[in-house]
Amino acid sequence: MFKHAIVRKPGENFAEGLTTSDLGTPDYKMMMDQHNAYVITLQSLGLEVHILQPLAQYPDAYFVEDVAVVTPEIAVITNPGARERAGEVRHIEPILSSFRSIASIESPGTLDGGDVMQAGDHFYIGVSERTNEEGAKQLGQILNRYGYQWETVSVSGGLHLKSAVSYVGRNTLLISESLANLRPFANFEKILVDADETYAANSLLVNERIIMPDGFPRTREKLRTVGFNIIELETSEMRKMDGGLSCMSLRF
Ligand code: CIR
Repeated sequence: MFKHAIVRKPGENFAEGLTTSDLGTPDYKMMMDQHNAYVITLQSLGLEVHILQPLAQYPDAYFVEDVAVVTPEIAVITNPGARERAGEVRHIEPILSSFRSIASIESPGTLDGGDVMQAGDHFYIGVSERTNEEGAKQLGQILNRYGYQWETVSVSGGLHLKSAVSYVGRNTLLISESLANLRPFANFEKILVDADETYAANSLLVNERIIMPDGFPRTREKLRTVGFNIIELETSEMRKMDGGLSCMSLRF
């Protein structure tokens, strides 16, 4: 069970962040409403939510998932693969160091937390445009010290590994068709996300509920059919910035 979440409020300039989407310019007021609903949902699931203030210099900084990987034993500060986001890390360290010992990914290793998926004692680390082999290896070696296993997964297309797959408990992956046949995922049960609902593959297991984006009815029905308890949230504005539900918090 998670007890804590760390989030950061989007700043008024959040639309200046990195994006590849062609969904239009996001709206600040709508973004704040969606972010508030996200925070309230986490609180309703019993988490104490620690809310950090925006960083004007880093318009993507509310995607806090990318700057750390937190286990019960350690918080690993990442080295984000996008140059524009590298400086975010020093702003997450103070709060994390009040909960955990700190380790760090060092150059030339790069790693975004969005590429790191935990399933029990095993971590799947996407090697992507943001995370390189060296960054994955550094994280893996830190995790090994605490008894975790790890392996890399090659991510081609999509921003991060978790843009296309989420572990939802019960040895089950919510996974886009493009990744479903990869060998590292062979031993999981799979709920396949149709190609036109790929965005819904980034959903979030929090204390036995699945938080998923609103507007993906086939994925929702597949999850419901196998008994998952779902909360749907509006994500239109974060999606315009290539972000999803997992990206906006660190849970531990
Ligand atoms: C970026 O390109 O870095 C941000 N605009 C989106 C980051 C999304 N983070 C995530 O999927 N973990």
